[in-house]
Amino acid sequence: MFKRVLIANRGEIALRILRACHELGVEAVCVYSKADADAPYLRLADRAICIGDAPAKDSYLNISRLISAAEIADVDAIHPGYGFLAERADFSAICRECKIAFIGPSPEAMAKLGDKVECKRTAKAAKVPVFPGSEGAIEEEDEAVELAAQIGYPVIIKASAGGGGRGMRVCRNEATLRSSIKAAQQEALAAFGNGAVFIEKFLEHARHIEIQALGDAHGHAVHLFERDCSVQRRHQKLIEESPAPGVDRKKIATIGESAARLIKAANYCGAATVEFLMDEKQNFYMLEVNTRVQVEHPVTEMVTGVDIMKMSIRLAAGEHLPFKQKDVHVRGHAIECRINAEDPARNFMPSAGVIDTWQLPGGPGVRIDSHVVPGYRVPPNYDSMVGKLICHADDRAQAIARTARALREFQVGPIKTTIPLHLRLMEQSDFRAGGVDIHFLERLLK
Ligand code: MV4
Repeated sequence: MFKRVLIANRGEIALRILRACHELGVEAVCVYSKADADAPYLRLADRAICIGDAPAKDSYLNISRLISAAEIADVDAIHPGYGFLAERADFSAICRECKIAFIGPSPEAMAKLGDKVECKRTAKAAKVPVFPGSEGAIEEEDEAVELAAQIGYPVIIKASAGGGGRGMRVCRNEATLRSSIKAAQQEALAAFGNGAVFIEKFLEHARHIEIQALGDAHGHAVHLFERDCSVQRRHQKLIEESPAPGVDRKKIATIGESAARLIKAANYCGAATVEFLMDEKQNFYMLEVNTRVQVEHPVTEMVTGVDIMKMSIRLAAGEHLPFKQKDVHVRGHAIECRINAEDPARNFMPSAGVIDTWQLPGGPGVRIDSHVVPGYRVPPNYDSMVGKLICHADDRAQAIARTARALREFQVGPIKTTIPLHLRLMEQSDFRAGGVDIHFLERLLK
């Protein structure tokens, strides 16, 4: 096991990584920007190093400052968390050159799964279901038009280097497709430095279901079943839950095994998430792979009992996966609510400032992942998430009741948060019935 790990992140995920390190008997070195100098979790670190000014490019995104901190603190590994540098193949490569273990995939595995055209090719070869569409990148307008005629409209143009909804265009007829291809290529080149685009069949009414997977450095991979993340707004998830309500368990097992095959085919070491869309007939189609530990990982921890954060560290240290697929089971139901410092009544306007009141819910089956304490100032420089509420119970109805109860206990002020919206969702009949699609929240907010 590592002796000392540098946490290249901030906020709740820095604290989550720190807790995992300490449970493994590993020292945790935190880095912080000037905006986070007073963050209370820094006092729990074995060492805390200031790496620069508030803007992320001067601190959490600054590779040379992070590597300097890692060398000064003499760490053997860096955990990137999510966001910032977590999915940067160049950062993974630089860590390797500096002989510091990157807690995440190799740059090769990251490139193979991070590039969507390449990922789709690997997926197809591993018999992971994908949407019908172009085999590689589209070169010419005519090529796209011919293909679209075969697969039928609507189709969607996506940037190979895009992700999380960036660089997508839906085309419902030939005219739009013709006028969109070149523009999409130029946009992709400007935005990602890579102009490759591809097309595939566009699915109108879908649920977003993702599979948590783990791979070790010895060629083994397993999945930890699914999370349903359909409740989202502008590609930002609000609620995640596991298991996905109403989905055939045999289908989930099949799709889970396909996700494990995919990461194995990429020689993937660590935690990965394979995203799928599911149609009304419960057919699955792979979208993309997230090559990091995700925000919503606690949902899976609660239902499977596997500590994903500790696993990410153990796998990077070269340990074998300590269990087999047949040993992983889902027990009960878990729901996570992202608590953002935003005002849902004012179009989710950021609500930074000092949190005077921060009174947490508790009791059976309630978990809070948050770095906030009363008196904490939410800096305006970063993501607005101030914590996550995760509730676990024997079944979905009881998990909803428990989440609603915990949300009513949760008192935050004077800043605005997404708590009232979450409570409204828990009481909403379509949500309670289960199986809402990815457009549900935006419909509800209209
Ligand atoms: C799609 C799709 C429908 N058909 N691909 C959006 C984020 C990126 N990961 C892929 N996305 C989509 N890809 C096909 N072929 C619809 C979306 C989509 C979406 C997906 C998941 C969660 C929310 C979404 C919201 C709008 C569109």
